Amino acid sequence: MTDTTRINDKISLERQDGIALVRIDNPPVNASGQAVRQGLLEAVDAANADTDVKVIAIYAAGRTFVAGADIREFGKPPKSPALPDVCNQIEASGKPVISVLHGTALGGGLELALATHARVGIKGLRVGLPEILLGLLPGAGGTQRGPRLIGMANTLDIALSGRQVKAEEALSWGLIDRIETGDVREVALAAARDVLAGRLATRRTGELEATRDEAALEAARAMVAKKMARIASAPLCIEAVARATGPLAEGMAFERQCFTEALKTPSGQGMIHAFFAERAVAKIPEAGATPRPVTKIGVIGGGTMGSGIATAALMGGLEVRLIEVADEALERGRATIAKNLDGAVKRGKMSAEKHDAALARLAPSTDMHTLADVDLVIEAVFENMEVKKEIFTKLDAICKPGAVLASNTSYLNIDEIARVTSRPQDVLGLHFFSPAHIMRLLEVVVAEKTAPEVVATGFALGKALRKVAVRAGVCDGFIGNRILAHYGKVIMYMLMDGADPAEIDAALEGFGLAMGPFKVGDLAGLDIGWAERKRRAPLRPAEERYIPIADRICEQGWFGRKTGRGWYLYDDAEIRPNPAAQAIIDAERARAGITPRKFTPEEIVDRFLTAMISESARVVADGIAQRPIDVDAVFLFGYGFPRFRGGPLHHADQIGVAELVARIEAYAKEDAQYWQVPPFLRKLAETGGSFAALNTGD
Ligand code: 3H9
Repeated sequence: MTDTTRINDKISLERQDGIALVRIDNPPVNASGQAVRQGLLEAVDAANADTDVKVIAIYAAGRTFVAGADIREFGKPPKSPALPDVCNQIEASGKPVISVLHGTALGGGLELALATHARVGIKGLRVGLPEILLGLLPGAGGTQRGPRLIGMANTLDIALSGRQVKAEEALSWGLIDRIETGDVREVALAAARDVLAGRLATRRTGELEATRDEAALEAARAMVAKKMARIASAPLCIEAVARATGPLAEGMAFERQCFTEALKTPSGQGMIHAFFAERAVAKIPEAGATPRPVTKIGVIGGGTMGSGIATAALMGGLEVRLIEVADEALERGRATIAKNLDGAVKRGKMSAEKHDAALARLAPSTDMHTLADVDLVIEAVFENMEVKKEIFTKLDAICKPGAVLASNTSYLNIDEIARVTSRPQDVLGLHFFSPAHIMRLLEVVVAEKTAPEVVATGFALGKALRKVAVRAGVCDGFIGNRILAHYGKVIMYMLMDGADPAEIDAALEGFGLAMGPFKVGDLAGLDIGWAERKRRAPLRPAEERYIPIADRICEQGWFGRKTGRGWYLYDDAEIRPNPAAQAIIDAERARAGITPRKFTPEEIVDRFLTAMISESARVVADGIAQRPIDVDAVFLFGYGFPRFRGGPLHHADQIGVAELVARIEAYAKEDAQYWQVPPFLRKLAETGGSFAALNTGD
């Protein structure tokens, strides 16, 4: 006989034949929020109190087991019962408790499972301790029960990488006891019967002994010092694991203390913000619109961008028609795509079979008429408005009704492009970042007449290609490149006034940027920025300070890595500053009558960030970005902004808006044309507001 009780709206308890099934139902990912924790305790207590019950099985409804603590509760006053206490009480249960895991068991979810007396995984399960990716460490026994069950080395591996481990690997470690297939509830019932029949052994993880693994601890300390020095929780995690050889209660108390400390660190707050940024950008006004189906796309242009986009689309399972003007260029594009796909296999991003299938979905052609039946076209030719207009006129004539027509332009006006077609509602910008099959950012540029379902299609495509799609409005450079154009100038001002390229790069890398701006320029090709400056020259206000040093470098034919020299020299294994570039810098300073002055790394970082934040504030005020968090996502996923800083506007709140206004006013004494306080920022400062409050609408 079956009898089901609702413990609360997240937890139910079903009893049949001596088995108590505890079901967690907290969509979308069964996070262990307060009601889940409370309900679990009550359900396990009720099952223990029921003399008919002999064994308890915990499982979850929906697409996954518990994906962790509820991250939205972090930073708010804690609500009892705390997850570590819930885990301890489950472990202490007098009757055996097992867990049946499907989808993912992550962070607090895996910790909950570790506290049960046996674990059954459903095929396809992935487990992990991803707290480190949030700047945290496991806080509900992961650092204590992990070493007891799978050893210190394996625990440190998953807790410091945050990687998701497949069920088979978890089984080989003894992290789970078996892998089953089938419906989760049915598997839970069968596993509980196995416990009753003595076919599935149960034991308390906390009663096992952990062995100290000095080599693993030392290796972890060395790795963290080298690669994760900016993540405050990483050394805390190692020290907590090291305590696992002592009494469980003491280790748990130490872990709790470390977890609470990590929550307060700027790196913890920055990384939690980054987690939400990645997801917040999907909240767009067009979210309710139905995307148009896309299985076949056209890519026009087989250069670096076009080939990268085609690669990303093939990796996303789409059919791709690649268009170039001549056979030779087409072959080059095809070869680049094949090379990109080879690289994806080498990096473990796709299997060899998928590689061959992907390449088979590519159809190169020099005839645009082959685009007649595609669902979406992305034009990725060089940045020339006339050429783009010509292409869109042809697409308008060739493509089927309802096909989405996109431009990958980095800054040109999408409205102007849309106007040459008879269907501006189907036109939008899809701005990828190079290399397009690797970089996660995709700006979805919404023009004046773009239809909601076309915007939704852009976002659906982004999802299929595993991109972080961010909605942007039309302006020169959209979100990212518009802000870049602005702070790019302050980098040049500092260069002219006395800071050398290697000093600026070192200061900004010290702040946490993946790569300094001069190294990025050399990598991307200095000719790109040169062409861009020439295009912008007529738009430049006469009173704007202009630094010609980069132009002088380009005039030598030095375009960075691809020519062996740029700001740096690349003629041997070591990258070193280019003395000839330095001579040009010195000559230009002298010509302008400037006596170079010293810049400290702090000043370089302050000026750079203040410029970046100023333009970011204007981009939000102008409605080009929907919210500050969208700007953060753009810089986190497209420009190598350090995740542990959360993004430029999250970081702006750490500096303080009033302080930023004061800085701009101080800098304006040198150059009042460049340094102007954005009215939006001033208003925020005057009203005591923050960018964070604008994200939540508070
Ligand atoms: C932890 O456990 C600490 C403990 O050690 C100690 C505690 C004392 N909380 O990613 P998706 C939301 S730390 C709250 O798009 P997918 C997410 O924001 C935690 N919300 O789905 C989104 O909301 P919205 C350790 C969460 O299928 C929606 O769910 N755990 C949480 O692509 C769908 O998410 C982790 O770090 C959460 N924990 O991927 C795991 N997780 O629709 C974090 C998700 O409003 N989660 N949401 O934007 C993930 O990695 C992925 O969500 C997962 C599913 C792989 C599970």
